[in-house]
Amino acid sequence: MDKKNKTLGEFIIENQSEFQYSTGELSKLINAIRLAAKVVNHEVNKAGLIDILGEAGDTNVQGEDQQKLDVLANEKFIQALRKREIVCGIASEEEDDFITINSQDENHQNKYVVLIDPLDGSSNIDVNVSVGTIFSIYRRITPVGTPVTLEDFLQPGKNQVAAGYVVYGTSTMLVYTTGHGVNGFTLNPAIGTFYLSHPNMEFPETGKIYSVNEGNYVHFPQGVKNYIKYCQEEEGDRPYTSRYIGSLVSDFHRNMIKGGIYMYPKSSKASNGKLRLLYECNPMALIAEQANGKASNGNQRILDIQPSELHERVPFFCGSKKMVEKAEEFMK
Ligand code: AHM
Ligand code: MG
Repeated sequence: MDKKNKTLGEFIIENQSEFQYSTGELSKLINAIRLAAKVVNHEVNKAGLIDILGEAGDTNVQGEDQQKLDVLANEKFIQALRKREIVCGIASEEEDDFITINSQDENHQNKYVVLIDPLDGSSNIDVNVSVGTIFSIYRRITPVGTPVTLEDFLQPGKNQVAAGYVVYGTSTMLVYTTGHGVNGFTLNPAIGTFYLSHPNMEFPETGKIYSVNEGNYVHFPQGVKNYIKYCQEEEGDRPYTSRYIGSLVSDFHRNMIKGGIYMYPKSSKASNGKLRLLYECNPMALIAEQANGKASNGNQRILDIQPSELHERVPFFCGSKKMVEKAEEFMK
């Protein structure tokens, strides 16, 4: 079949056997995410009509309560994942604690946990800048048949069986990995179908883009300041170009295609930076590594970090391998 005509649904079925526990459950799970992504995409596209349709807290003309989009996205993803008998627990940026999901027979037979940032960068919505969904999937480590526990969520990123993101941008794309490379699918909104548009995505080994919130410069550690100065120096292929959307998924997506580094360092104001290890950094790190890139907290591989709490933050340096390695050198 012509690659360009392959739908996400077809791709999931064709590649099911690649997965080590190939019972079809992971495929169903990705399908649930695909469905929720379409629903959220529809809502995100209407965001600019909020003055007409009503603000969060209002009731719209159909008598439905309007919700903030991040709350709504959270509900849609949880709803989609809850319905299939696959997921035993969900942790979300929008929820203080993890959610336990019972199988229909209440025997706790479901094997997977999902960690999700349902709408990352949501402060960008008001100004029509792209936002994203980030997801991370693990097999539970506690025995099937018992209730899911915090331990099932606090696994190092290297245990992830799949991870991905949806970018609601000029086009809506779903990009994911099950540990066999990274593939990107673009939504045709007219018919609501994702098509394989970016097979085998890879970060160029090096690049010319650095993405960091330079407004925080004075608060950064000296090593980070020095690396930023290095990016700006005139020598060889430098100075690099600076691009920062402030929407992790979009910044990452651009850098994966064009070559670049994304940084959210620690600072004198935030000792672990801003981004969350479990549902922002780990999934992006798995995608990066699967796409020949690299992700680090400055001196350690993100995927090796043993998490200690659900909403833990971590400094994040991610992108083209050579650029991340160079940044690490500066931080030694
Ligand atoms: P959020 O989870 O509250 O949306 O914050 C995460 C976002 C990332 O998408 C983005 O890269 C970063 O925050 C931008 O932060 P800042 O405005 O501090 O540069
Ligand atoms: Mg977020």
